[in-house]
This record gives sequence, structure tokens and C-alpha cells, in this order.
Amino acid sequence: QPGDAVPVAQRGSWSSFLKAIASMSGDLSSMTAPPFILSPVSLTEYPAYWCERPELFARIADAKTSEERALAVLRWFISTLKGQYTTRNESAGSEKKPLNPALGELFYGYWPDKDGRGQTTLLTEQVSHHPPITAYVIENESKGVKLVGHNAQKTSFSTGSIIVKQIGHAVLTVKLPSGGEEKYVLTLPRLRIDGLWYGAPYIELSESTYIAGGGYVGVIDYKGKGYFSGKSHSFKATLTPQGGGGKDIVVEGTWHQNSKFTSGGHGTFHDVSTPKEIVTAIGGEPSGEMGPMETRKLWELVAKGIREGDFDLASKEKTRIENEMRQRRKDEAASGTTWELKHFKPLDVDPVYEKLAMNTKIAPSSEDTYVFRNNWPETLQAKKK
Ligand code: HCR
Repeated sequence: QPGDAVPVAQRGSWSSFLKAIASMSGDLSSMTAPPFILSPVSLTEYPAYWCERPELFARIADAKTSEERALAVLRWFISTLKGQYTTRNESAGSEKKPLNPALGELFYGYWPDKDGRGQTTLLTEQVSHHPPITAYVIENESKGVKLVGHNAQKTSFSTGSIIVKQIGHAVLTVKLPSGGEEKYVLTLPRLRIDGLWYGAPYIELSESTYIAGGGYVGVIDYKGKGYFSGKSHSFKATLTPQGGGGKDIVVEGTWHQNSKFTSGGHGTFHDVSTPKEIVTAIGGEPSGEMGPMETRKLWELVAKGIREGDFDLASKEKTRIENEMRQRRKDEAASGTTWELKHFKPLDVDPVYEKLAMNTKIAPSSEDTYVFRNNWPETLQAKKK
């Protein structure tokens, strides 16, 4: 039944929210939603989903040939999708609306060394509030693997679903045993949020993403129920060696479960039935504390309110933070200054992305980027040793 999953007292505000989405022009993240659909986690924490299987990230460095490396990159990428797009359904019963980050909001974390795979560190900064843009870096320094990226979303409404076009890309840099390095550009899938009518939203991926670099171009095509295998969360990935010669490698399956080679290899390709490793959050102040712009400090009471069902507290605190941020922007405008990003420098054109665009049909042919200043906080720098 429509609205079945919505608490009775919130059915009115849920249908108003849906009406507002249907006529929305622009940014869904800043719209007020009923409490039952709120997540206590800010979007600045989401980049951690890229590394919930740190051993697969580290293993990219162990590949001996370009083919092995391209397969290791693809395997790690596909294995992140379950975390990125189904976590809230698994832990909270449906997709939720994340907290909308403030400009300059930060998140730091790490995954410890285990079985010699090395430490992996994560740093995230909200580089724009409107539109929301999150930049991040994830690095396993001892293995020489680093991911730098940014993402934003453009949302629209179509036949009862929210369509989310992801804007942005990530660049993976891998140090080679020979001394050089290889760069891979990764683009992001399109999302369709269904189940709104019932108050139980969930995500399906659509269209294609690209992974290009190291002499290979990988195209991952996403399909939901009724395509390829008829199953939800299906994909087909084709890895093509560049420069003529060599055969395609094809992998098919479901990204939240497993996949196998259907050409150019045998057996299982990826399997995410094993447990994931959640990031350990760490304070970025020299004392090890979290500073006022660190996400879990900034949103502490809002998150507490949402988790404990105290929505008055959540809403009062959210309004206080939003007003403070608005005042900060007004003060900057009055003094002719702008907010200075702590860890990233905006750059109009990313040359690594442009090279990918030349080798594929990917549009747009050019994208901006955020260059990491290489200034890890001391607390994380210490984790790298
Ligand atoms: C679309 C979304 C905000 C953006 C989230 C992104 C795309 C962020 C980057 C991560 O790498 C992957 C990711 C996963 C999330 O699924 C996606 C969010 C899902 C919902 C949220 C909307 C802004 C909120 C929609 C409100 C609904 C649930 C009613």
C-alpha cells in the first residue's frame, strides 16, 4: 500500500515532501524531509565506502602485469558498489537522506594494517555547499596506491522516481614496481531512487561507468530487474586492451553479490559476501580531538537527536548550524573574503580526465578537479608509518 513504510504521524509530511520533489528545480539535498527518512550521517562520510575492502585496494599494487592490474582495479571498484549503494537499506531498512554538509566540513579516518596490507588513510572535505561537492583522498602509502576524487549530484524527478546524475570523477594512482606510476580515471554511475510511493526508497544503478588507464578501457554497464539476467543490481563489465591486438575480458553478475568471467577468464571474478571493514574515524587536531568543522563534532547533537528519536533536538541544532553558516557567508561577503579550503585547490580542467575523454565516448569531454595539497593532519600522518 502507498505510504505503508511511513510512520502514520508522518504520512502527511511525506506526501508533501514527494510533491515538493516532483516540482523541484535543483538541489534536493537542501529540502526538508520528514524525520523517519533522515540519516544521522553526513555526505562527507560517504567517501569511506570506496575502501571498505582495504585488502582489495592494496592488492592493486601487487599485480605483476597491466592486465592483472586492470582486473584488480575493476575488482576493487565493483566491490565498493554494495557499500556505496545498499548500506542504508541493510542497516536502516531503506535509503535515507544524508545530512547536507557545510562548506569546509571535514572527515578523517583510517583502516589499520592487517596481514601486511599496510595502513589506508582517508581525508574528506566539503569543497562547496551549494551545490554540494565533496572532495576526498584515500591512500595506502606503503603500497603506493592513492585515490583522489570529488562528487556532486544533479537530481531530477521522472515517473515516480528520483534520478541522480553524479558529477565528478576519481583518479587512482598506482606506483609500479619498475619505479613509474600508472593513472586510472573512474567515472560514476547514474542512480534511480525507487520505492518512494511506499516510503521505502532504494537505489538501482543505470547507464555506464568507465575505468580507463594502464593500457585498458573498462566499460561497466548497469541494469536492474528485467535486463541481462533479470536480476536487480546486474552489471556487465568489458575490459578492452588499447592499441589493437588482445582480446576483451568480460565479467557479468550482480554487484552486491558476485560475478564471474564470461569471456577471457574462468570462474569467480568478485564476491562481496565476506565482511566489510568500516573506517575508524580519527580527530584531526594535534591533540587527537575532533575540531569544530569535523563532521561528527559539527553534527553531534543533530545525529544524537535522529538516532534517539528526539527530533526537536535534531531540528533545533540543524537550524542553529545552518544559521551559523549563513552568518559566516554574510561576514565573508561584508569583508570581501571567501572561505579558504583546507586540503584542496580547485582546478578548472583535469588533464588526466581529458585524456580519458579522448580515448572513450565519455561526455562531457572536460571536467574540473580538486587537487589535494598533500597536507594530511599529523594524527593521520602518524598512522602512515
Ligand atoms: C542521492 C543521495 C546523495 C548522494 C549519495 C552518493 C551518490 C554520494 C557519493 C557516494 O559515493 C555514493 C552515494 C550514495 C548514496 O546512495 C547517494 C544518496 C542517496 C539519497 C541521497 C539524496 C540526496 C536524498 C534523497 C532523499 C530520498 C531518500 C527520499
